[in-house]
Parts: sequence; C-alpha cells; structure tokens
Amino acid sequence: MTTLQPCVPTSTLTRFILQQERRFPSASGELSDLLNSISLGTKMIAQLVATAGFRGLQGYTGKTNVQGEATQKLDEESDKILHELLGSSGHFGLLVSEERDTVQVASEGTAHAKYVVAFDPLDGSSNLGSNIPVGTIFSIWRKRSNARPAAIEDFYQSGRNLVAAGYTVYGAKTSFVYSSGQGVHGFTLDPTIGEFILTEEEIRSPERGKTYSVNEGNALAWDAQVGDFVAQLKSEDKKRGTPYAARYVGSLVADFDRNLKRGGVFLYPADKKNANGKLRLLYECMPLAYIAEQAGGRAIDGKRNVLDIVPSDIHERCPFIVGSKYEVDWFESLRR
Ligand code: P6P
Repeated sequence: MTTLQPCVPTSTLTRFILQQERRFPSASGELSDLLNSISLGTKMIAQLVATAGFRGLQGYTGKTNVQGEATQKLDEESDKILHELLGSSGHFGLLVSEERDTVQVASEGTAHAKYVVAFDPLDGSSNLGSNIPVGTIFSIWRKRSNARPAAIEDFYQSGRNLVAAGYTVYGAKTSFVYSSGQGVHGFTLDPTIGEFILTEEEIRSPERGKTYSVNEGNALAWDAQVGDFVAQLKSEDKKRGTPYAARYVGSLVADFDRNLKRGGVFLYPADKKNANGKLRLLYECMPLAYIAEQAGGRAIDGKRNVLDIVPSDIHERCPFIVGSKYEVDWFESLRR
C-alpha cells in the first residue's frame, strides 16, 4: 500500500497569515492568532465530517435552532468546537453563531479583546447524509470602541468594516479560502501533516461565467426581475452567449466556491415565500460578499451592495445575488 507522501509545503496558512501581518508593522499579531484559531477549528470540523458515519455523529439531535431548522449532531459539535477554540483565544469579545439564539461572551477575561466574530459553523449540513460538500463561514469585525467590552452593537456594522472573512469547503478535499483585505487566497488541507497548504494565491473571479445557481423549485414565487433574468440565462442567444448551464448543489459554500473560481452567478433572492430570502446576512451573505468583491466580483441584495448594508439583528436574512461582475450587473439591469 503506498503511503501518502506529505508535500514539502512552501507556504502554509500559518506562515501566510504571518507574512500578511508583517506588511503592517503596527499589527499586534492578534488577528493572525485568531485566524489561526479559526483554521484549527475547521481542521477539527473536517475530521468530524469525514468520520461522523462511524462515530455515531450522523443524524439529527431532535432539536431546532433559532432559525427553526432541525439541528444535526454535527451542527452542534462544530459550533462547540469553534466556541471553545475562539473563546479561549482571548481575542474575541463576543461570538455570534447560526446555532445560538443570542450573542455569546467568548470566555472570561476577554473584556479587552478587540474583535467580534460571527460564524455559520456548518453550512449546508442538511446535505450531510448524502456526502454533499458542506462548510464553515466566518466574519470578523473590530469592536467599534476599545473603551468598553464588546457589545451586540459591534455586530451592527456594515461589511465595509470587516477586517477578515472566509469559508471552508469540506468536500473531496478540505479547502480554506479567506481574505483580510489583501486579496483572496486558497489553501488545501494536507491531512498527513494537518496543515493547510497555499494552493491558490490571489484568486480572481472571472469577469463572466457560463453557469447559474438558483433553486428553480421556487420559480412560482419569484418576482419578475428574477424570472426575466433566469429566462434570459436559459434562452438560445449566441450573441449573448446563452444558454448558461444550471449548477445548483444546494450547499452555499459549494455553489459559491465553484462560481468564485470559474465564474457564474448564485441567487437566493427574495420571493413571495421569503420576503428577505433564506440566507443570513451576518455569517453567510456578508463574508461571501466580502470574498467576492475582494476577488473582483459583486454581491447585491437586489437593490444594494450587500457590503453596504448595516445589520440591525444578528440573525437577519438577506436576499443574495453574488458572483461575476458581468452577471450581477446584468441582473441589476433588469430591475423594474
Ligand atoms: P434550498 C443550506 O441549508 C442552505 O442554507 C445553503 O447552504 C444553501 O445554499 C441553501 O440553504 C439551499 O436552500 O431552499 O434551495 O434548499
């Protein structure tokens, strides 16, 4: 049996984060430390997802989360891992998780902590039983004032104030994609050494793509703009380069990751059933909008850039149209 030969990493996530920090002589190193705490948590979650089937961690807990969604055992376990790791990092004052009704104080003695973080510990977990890729999504802000401990209003900042954001995909490989405002960079987990290795530096979203991602089962509830856009994407028009191919995994990180790298557009729009769409602003739409814009793409809620929205509730939902600039501009041009 061949043994997996670890590659000799030229750049690991840990090293890369430190290199980015060195560009800012005044940096305290706290952001680097907390990004490394998050990456450690995602490595542990990757292991859980890969082995849940024979560790009795598959399936539902019988409880529902604040969103009213049935909670999987892995949702809870992933949430616990991130709470414990981030809480003990000493750099987070407050945490918001999709799985928890209210903000959580990171841990004792972090009143001085500079940052607050919001995360979806395991997005797409309803797909777990069928081995469809799932992932973790996170956003990091500085507190609005260092003169006090973190408070819920530190989450009520637009995405323009994000200091870093990213996501992982637990799939055929475990990937970690993040930005701290200096471009988007992708890493692949080498399980033989437990390190994320730099595999995609400076990811740029293609100007336009050839695929669109939307749940067409909601078509009867769409408004005219969405209906017109999807009809045009499906039409036969050589000049416009249509029809596009439909690609919808039903797992946000999987659909987003493909469109980010190959071009294309993802829509979870407002519709007659969900006036604000299904996805959550703080820990799904904002972090992915940040990544999309850093890579040259766009993200809107149908009217505004997602990064310009100032949240007023930690679990508020947001219609989400994200992807290559060409397609998002095209969608916007159809607004009635
Ligand atoms: P629908 C998964 O539950 C999720 O939150 C995202 O990962 C995914 O993009 C979306 O919901 C799928 O929703 O309504 O199309 O099944």
